[in-house]
Amino acid sequence: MSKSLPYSVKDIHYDNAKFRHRSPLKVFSQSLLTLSTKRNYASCSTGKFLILILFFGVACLMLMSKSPNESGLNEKGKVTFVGGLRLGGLLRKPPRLPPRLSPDEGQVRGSSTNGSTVSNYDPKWAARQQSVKEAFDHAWSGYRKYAMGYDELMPISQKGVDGLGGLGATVVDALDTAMIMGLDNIVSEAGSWVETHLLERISQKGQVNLFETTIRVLGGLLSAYHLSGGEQGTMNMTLVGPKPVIYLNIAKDLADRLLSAFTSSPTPVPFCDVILHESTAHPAPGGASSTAEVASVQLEFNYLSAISGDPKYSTEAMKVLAHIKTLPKTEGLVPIYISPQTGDFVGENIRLGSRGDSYYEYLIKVWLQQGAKLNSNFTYLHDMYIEAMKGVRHLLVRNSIPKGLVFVGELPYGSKGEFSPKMDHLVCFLPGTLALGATKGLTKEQALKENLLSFEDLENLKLAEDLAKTCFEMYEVTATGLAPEIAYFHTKDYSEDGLDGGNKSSMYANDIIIKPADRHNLLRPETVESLFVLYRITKDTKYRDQGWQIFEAFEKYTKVKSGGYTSLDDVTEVPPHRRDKMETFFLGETLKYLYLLFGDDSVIPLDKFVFNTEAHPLPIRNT
Ligand code: DMJ
Repeated sequence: MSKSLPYSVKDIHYDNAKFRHRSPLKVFSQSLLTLSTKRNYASCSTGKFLILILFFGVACLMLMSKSPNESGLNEKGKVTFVGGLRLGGLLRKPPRLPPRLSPDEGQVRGSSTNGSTVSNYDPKWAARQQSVKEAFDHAWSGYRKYAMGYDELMPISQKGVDGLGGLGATVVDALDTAMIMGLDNIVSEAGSWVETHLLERISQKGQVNLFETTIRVLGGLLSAYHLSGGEQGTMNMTLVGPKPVIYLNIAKDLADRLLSAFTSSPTPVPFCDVILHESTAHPAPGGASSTAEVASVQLEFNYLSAISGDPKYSTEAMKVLAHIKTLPKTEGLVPIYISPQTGDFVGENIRLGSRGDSYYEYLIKVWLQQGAKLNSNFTYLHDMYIEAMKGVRHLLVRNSIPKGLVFVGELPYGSKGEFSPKMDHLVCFLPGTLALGATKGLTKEQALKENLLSFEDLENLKLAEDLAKTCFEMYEVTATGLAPEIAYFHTKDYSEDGLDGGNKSSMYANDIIIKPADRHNLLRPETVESLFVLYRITKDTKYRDQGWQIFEAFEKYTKVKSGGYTSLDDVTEVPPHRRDKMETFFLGETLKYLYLLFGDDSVIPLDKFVFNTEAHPLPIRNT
């Protein structure tokens, strides 16, 4: 386990002349003082000669000791002085900058974004992190070779496919991961594609899904804006690619069109589809929108309002949450469909898997984004979250038999109907969200020390750790070491024989049931996302070990030699049948979270950033 230093830089007071800037005047007067104490020595002629040399040296020092800012480094990097005298070329070269490290390496060596320089650098994990970086490079190389500009890569057919409306979703989803990894060539390629093509695509393309386009494309642009230095002084992870304002302008154009989903709806609940080139919107074929979809665009729209200075994005998006606040719920839990026509929930199906998941995630993250306790206007989101998690613990959490894994099931017919012991892999976002909601991004140790954890927080943190174990066991129980899309859990009311994951040596082989239709793996991120958050919060290295095991399984079974990684049809058999699709979130989320899991804690610190549901980090408001 890597060790943190027992102090942080805040504890060190640089009250030492060596570290302070000294003005030329001070240097000169100090030299004179020193000389006067040596007057005797100056009385001999050798001494006078030495004094002359000393004076000359002092004069040179005066000229050179100006900081580049005071003297002005001109645009070509030569030193110039206030009076226009150009001596730099003669006297000295421009200061040598340290070699440019990848952002993570930079953080490891002590220049963090949050003022803390505590490093948990460990060569073993640095090497593993490097392997993830190489995997990202391999994924990108397949995409750029065969599918550049398409939404996704089909790595086996070696071609591209537009499954998300044709906005080059992989490019935008991958961009901030490349920035975080310090992969300048990829940042350049992806950035220049965005700069050259994306605005045109947005103005020409037809139907897109509001949610998918917001979390992947808008979220990716906003993160790229921030990480490329968009908000001066807060973050700059890359020196290559377009200027931040390019990302911002494209984001605004896209969001202006997406806004039609809100403005065309008769209620605060937006329609789910937008025709980009017309800036019009319409409901889904069945009429209803997914609850998770309408309630998981607020982080992005809020941040866009903050950086553009135009409140309209935030205003529209936040109306959805304020409206949902007024609707009746079941112990804080909500059905997975909601009607834009009536504004009411549709049906009674309650789950934290598909169509329900990120509703709960955004309650707590939007509250955190808006400065949490600083901003009481949003306290209702925290209250809704706490109530919902209580509801989860009361109505949805059960233990499997025989070995007692803790899982989150579903209520397809509401709280009066039968409980279903079904858990989507998507639910594995929950351990991370629960841990984050409990400590607000601080480490558990720090939160405990400062007495910040309420009873609810402690319960949620415990559940987070139990569920993270279950999510990991969903990988461990299969023959490939990769999780299925959906698992069922053996309970006293439910069992099915002969549907294990194919790893007979797993101690949970009888607890986890995997039906034939659910055995695929789409390279999803949720488990490694939770491992990352839990590692940051608990500092327990088992989360890193588990993440590494999962990464190795991805490498073994999903890597396609010619470039890219592929989804699988069946994780319970070896070798698994391959599906021929690399989802954008493999680059946007899965590899990003693994990279961060193995790296230094000060990179994208959890008390300064929230990750949108597609893993694009956005800064937390600090005023
Ligand atoms: C991502 O697009 C997002 O994380 C979303 O919230 C749910 N599913 C996928 C990844 O599995």
